[in-house]
Amino acid sequence: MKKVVILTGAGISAESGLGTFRDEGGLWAQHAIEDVATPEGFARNPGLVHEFYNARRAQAVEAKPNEAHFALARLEAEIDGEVLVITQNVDGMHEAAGSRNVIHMHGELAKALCQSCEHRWQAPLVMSPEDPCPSCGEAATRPDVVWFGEIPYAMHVIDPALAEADIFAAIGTSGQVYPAAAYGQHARRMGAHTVELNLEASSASRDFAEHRRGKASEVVPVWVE
Ligand code: BV8
Repeated sequence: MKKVVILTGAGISAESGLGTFRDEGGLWAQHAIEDVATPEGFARNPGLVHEFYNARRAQAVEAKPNEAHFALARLEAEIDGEVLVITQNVDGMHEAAGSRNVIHMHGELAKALCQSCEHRWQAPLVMSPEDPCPSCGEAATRPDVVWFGEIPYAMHVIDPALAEADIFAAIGTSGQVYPAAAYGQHARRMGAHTVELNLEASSASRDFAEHRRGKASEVVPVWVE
């Protein structure tokens, strides 16, 4: 039974019109990471952080999956084996394309989290610091995303999956954020065939046995076939 584990990053959603982080004019060119993607930044100015995520949420609800997302959904439906998509992305493109076995290790724009009682709910399109938690009523609402310094979700599922993978693929990620950036090296050490599908070389390219360079909407469907 083939086990395929696929890590995706912002590059797989670039052709759906969603900004990446480190490309020319990317998200980190417009905002300092420490201001909008750390708990300290949120504590300092929750309104600014909500504005940053409100803008990305508005973009994400309008975006459509591209051929790369659809190819991964086909792979999951057709393979004689298992496919697990571990995405660093907070958009809903994989699910919209039909993937069902998806882990959002850095959370989701579509979810809100109460800092006071840890209740989670479907995020409204526009969130503000004053929003009362639907469960405890506290005005302690934040986007349910994992910021720098916070522990990614589902590590207890991800680590065993990497250990058991026959094939590990990384798609559209610059390999600069940990622990995801080390997954290729870990999977390879555990015996997986590793393949990197990316527009250009990444900081983790050396960890991969196979490289397919190009736009995700072109190279992923070819790889899946
Ligand atoms: C943690 C969520 C502890 C919200 C994000 C010093 C050394 C090592 C590590 C650290 C260190 N200091 C601090 C750390 C830890 C830190 C870290 O790694 N820092 C980095 C900067 C050094 N990590 C953390 O804090 C993490 N938590 O470590 O907790 C722990 C860990 C394990 C167990 C116990 C405790 C939490 C990190 C999560 C941060 N949250 N986002 C939001 O989205 O706003 S990060 C954000 O950037 C993304 O989620 C993603 O993970 C990350 C990287 O972005 P990419 O997806 O790779 O996108 P990028 O733009 O960089 O690259 C796009 C790529 O696509 C490019 O290569 C480009 O060429 C390619 N591309 C572009 N277009 C296309 C394309 N490819 C194909 N087709 C195209 N069309």
